[in-house]
Amino acid sequence: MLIIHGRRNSSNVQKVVWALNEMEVSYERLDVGGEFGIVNEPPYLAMNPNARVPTMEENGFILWESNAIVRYLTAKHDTGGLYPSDPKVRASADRWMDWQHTSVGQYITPIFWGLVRTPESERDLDLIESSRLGMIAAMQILNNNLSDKNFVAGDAFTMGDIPLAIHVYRWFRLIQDRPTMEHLENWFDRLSKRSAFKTHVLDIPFT
Ligand SMILES: N[C@@H](CCC(=O)N[C@@H](CS)C(=O)NCC(=O)O)C(=O)O
Repeated sequence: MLIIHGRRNSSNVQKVVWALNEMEVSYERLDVGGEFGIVNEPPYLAMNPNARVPTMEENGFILWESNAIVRYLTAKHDTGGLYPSDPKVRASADRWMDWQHTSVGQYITPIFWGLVRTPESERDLDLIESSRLGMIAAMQILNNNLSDKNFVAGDAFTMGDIPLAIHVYRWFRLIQDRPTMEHLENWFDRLSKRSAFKTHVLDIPFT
């Protein structure tokens, strides 16, 4: 039995459930983290000492770190598809997943927390503005990458698109003052036609 611990409005949980639904793999998702708590309880900490979501549990095999979970599950269920067989394509998808965490997350997280989870009177507007500028520079890099391909690692949809699309969705929804980036917008429109993206990301309210 495959269990995903994590609330459905977490971007990191969304990566995993989106990938699972693309592959039509059955699983159970448990509401954990945020308003549901549980992450600081000893049995949960024994699985994930970071007190974060998601955590994957599969017949005794425990895994945390959302991108590692996406890599594991796509390798297991869809090598040659979401998990590319060609080492160069796979390395490229991996690279964009790492870049999401290290380069994009640092900007979109303060924007999301500032505009969605902080009352207007308490917002750090300087931080939101510097993050907006950081996001523009990062999105320019992604836009350039997409100028000659349909998806981040080539012409096929792979695991590499998933983490970035969830952040780009937040960017598009929360910040209107941003330059037009044609390739990025076309890529996002392409992804928006996927029902798993719509159900597990686009249709989930920001809270
Ligand atoms: N690098 C970790 C980050 C996990 C993380 O920060 N998760 C957030 C939700 S997106 C969390 O657990 N927040 C605390 C909570 O929900 O209680 C991953 O990718 O899995």
